Amino acid sequence: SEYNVAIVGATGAVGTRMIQMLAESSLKVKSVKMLASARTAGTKIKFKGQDYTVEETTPNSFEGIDLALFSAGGSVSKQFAPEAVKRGAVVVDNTSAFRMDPEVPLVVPEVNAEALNAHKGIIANPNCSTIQMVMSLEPIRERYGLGRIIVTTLQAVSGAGNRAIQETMDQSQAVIDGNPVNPEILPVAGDKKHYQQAFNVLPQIDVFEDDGYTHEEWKMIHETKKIMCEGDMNSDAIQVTATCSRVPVPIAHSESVYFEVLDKSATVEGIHEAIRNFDGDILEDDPANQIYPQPINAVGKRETFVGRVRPDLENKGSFHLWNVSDNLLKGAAWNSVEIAEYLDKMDLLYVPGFIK
Ligand code: A2P
Ligand code: 11C
Repeated sequence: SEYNVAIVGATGAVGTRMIQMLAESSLKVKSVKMLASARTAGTKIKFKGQDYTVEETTPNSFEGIDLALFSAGGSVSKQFAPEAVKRGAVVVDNTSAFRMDPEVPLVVPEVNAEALNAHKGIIANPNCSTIQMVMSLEPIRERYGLGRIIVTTLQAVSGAGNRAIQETMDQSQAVIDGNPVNPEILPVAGDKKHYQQAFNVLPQIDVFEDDGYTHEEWKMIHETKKIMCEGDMNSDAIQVTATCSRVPVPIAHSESVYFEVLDKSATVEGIHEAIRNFDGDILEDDPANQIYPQPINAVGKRETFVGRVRPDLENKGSFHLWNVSDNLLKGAAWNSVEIAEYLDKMDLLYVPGFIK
């Protein structure tokens, strides 16, 4: 079929890429609607060479829409996603608003597309750092089983939106010019303190929980379990812990991942083969020739790049790897559009019970 598609947050760092991914998609798009806030209503955005006027998002924006891609923040999704579903639009939501709702599938298509079968109108797109981690570990889980996972992330500033990219660029120039910096956004726009990100690493993404973990770390733990353990966000079938940091890289997150496999006969060669054969992964692992994934090479690519696979030297059955992916594409816009493509292919791109 052909679909009327709305993009909520069309002017944002992720929204602009959703438009690009949609233009390159196999989905048949009958019409597009560019939605954002009143601030940018009236501005123009191109889709396949044609100009579209940005409109303010209201409940009625979703009349006649078949598919709505949301990336305008959790509160916007909470307010408008139910309004969209009520009007017959399937929502693919790139915020954390519904990820832990047991009624809402949390999907990385290469890993758990079958979860889409149970959708009731909303499908959640996981957090970017979760997506690239499960993309690099799923081929290994399929082959050898997985136990404990310990991840440290090095996340790009674009994860915090366009304003965070601009702030980091401006700070970098100020530091080079010997001028003072005045941090206002990073690490977390809504938190009490702000710190310089240029030429610095901040071990805080999202707000702190009472247990000393940040909410980003919490997401990596529970989203990974929900995706890899049949929807159970608290499963103890795998054990996950995370430390998330922000580095002054514009686009593409990196992760250092320690993992334990269940089948202790696992080898680096076997892991290489599993990653090489997994859709959406590219193996870049040749230490002798200094080949390993780097953020600047991943920008604009849809794949997750994996390298530095090596056994832990003291714990048998334990390994380390390094992965990199464009957080705005596989981590957000591409995974969302890919979910829509899977819904279409699986004949699931409709709201169950809604009569058009
Ligand atoms: P706008 O540009 O009109 O403010 P980013 O992640 O790059 O910060 O982008 C956030 C996106 O979310 C932008 O497209 C922004 O639109 C949109 N947005 C923010 N607040 C709202 C709102 N209340 N309703 C609809 N869209 C919103
Ligand atoms: C960051 N991972 O890099 C965050 C951005 O839950 O979708 C995405 C937040 C989310 O800041």
